[in-house]
Amino acid sequence: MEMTMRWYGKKHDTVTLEQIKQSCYVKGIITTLYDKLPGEVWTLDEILAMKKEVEDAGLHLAGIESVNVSDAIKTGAPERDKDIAAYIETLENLGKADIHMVCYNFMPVFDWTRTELARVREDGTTVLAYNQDTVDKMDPDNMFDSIKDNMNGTVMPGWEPERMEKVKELFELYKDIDEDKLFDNLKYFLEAIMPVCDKYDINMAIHPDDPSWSVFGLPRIISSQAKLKRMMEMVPNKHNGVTFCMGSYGTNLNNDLIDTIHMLKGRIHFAHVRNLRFNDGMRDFEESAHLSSDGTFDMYAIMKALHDTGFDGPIRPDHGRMMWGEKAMPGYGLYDRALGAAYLCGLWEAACKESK
Ligand code: DNO
Repeated sequence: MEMTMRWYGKKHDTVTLEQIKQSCYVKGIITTLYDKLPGEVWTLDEILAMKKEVEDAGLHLAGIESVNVSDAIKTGAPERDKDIAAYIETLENLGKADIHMVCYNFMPVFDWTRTELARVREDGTTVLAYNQDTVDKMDPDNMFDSIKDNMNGTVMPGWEPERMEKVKELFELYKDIDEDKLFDNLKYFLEAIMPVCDKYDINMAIHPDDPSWSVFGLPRIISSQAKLKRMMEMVPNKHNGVTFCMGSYGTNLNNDLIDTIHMLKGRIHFAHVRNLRFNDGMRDFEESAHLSSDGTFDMYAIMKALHDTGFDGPIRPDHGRMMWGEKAMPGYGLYDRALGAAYLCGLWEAACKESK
């Protein structure tokens, strides 16, 4: 595995590449061309400039999170073929730039969903949290308004104001889309892009729905072992793979994470690793420190399962707590993610030694 950290680029991130490099544990960067809209082509020059910036800081560009998929592709609208052609051109350019992992999602309307971005813990750190009662009472049109004051002046990916202004229209677009249709549209998209992925050995890594169930009645299809199996079998190509985001699958305590890792053997191309703490069964959870004893999951068992199934892609600590007075994008400060990276490296080293 390669330990990485997500970085939003000089213009958007409060963390610098130099700081990440100094952590010593993190060798790779996961980034994106943040200002690109879904459906736009990423030119080779733009990609090479992004790569050079990362390499000049002594780090490796380990993959893209995300090349976003347009709503036309997700809903199967007539313009989808034009957007797929643009996506293929982007993949072609990424391949030419020697970039081989692309994370994306197929979630309608909202990307990840949380009801609080700064829930205060007893120790004064703050974390992202989800409460089902709050969601049940919420008008989805106002979801953005209710969280934007907690963004610490940053723009959070998946929650861009321009996108959130159109929430009503977006709901309208998805009104006839059920799970089967969403699966069909995903299959159509994947079949179209597999040839370019085969040509350049690009691993596509779909991000799961977060949380792992339907919100506001929208269909969400990457949320359980059975649905993952359906996704893998409908396009049986190793480049059709997944981002194993344990904090997303883990929101549903019925998901057996270790078993899922084993089922996905060879198809996990990217891993996001974080722990969760549940307060009211699955109706209320918060993102704890990475440490096993701070949350619900046995983090060593997760790292060992990844190790034992031969995972060799990029991995990143996921959302961290906000601590030590840092002001950053919620979940994406430097301090707690650096602690997470160091901890995960330690667990990985133990798993390697144990297997010898
Ligand atoms: C949340 C992230 C997601 C992820 C996208 C991938 O912090 O894990 O926003 O990047 O769903 O397209």
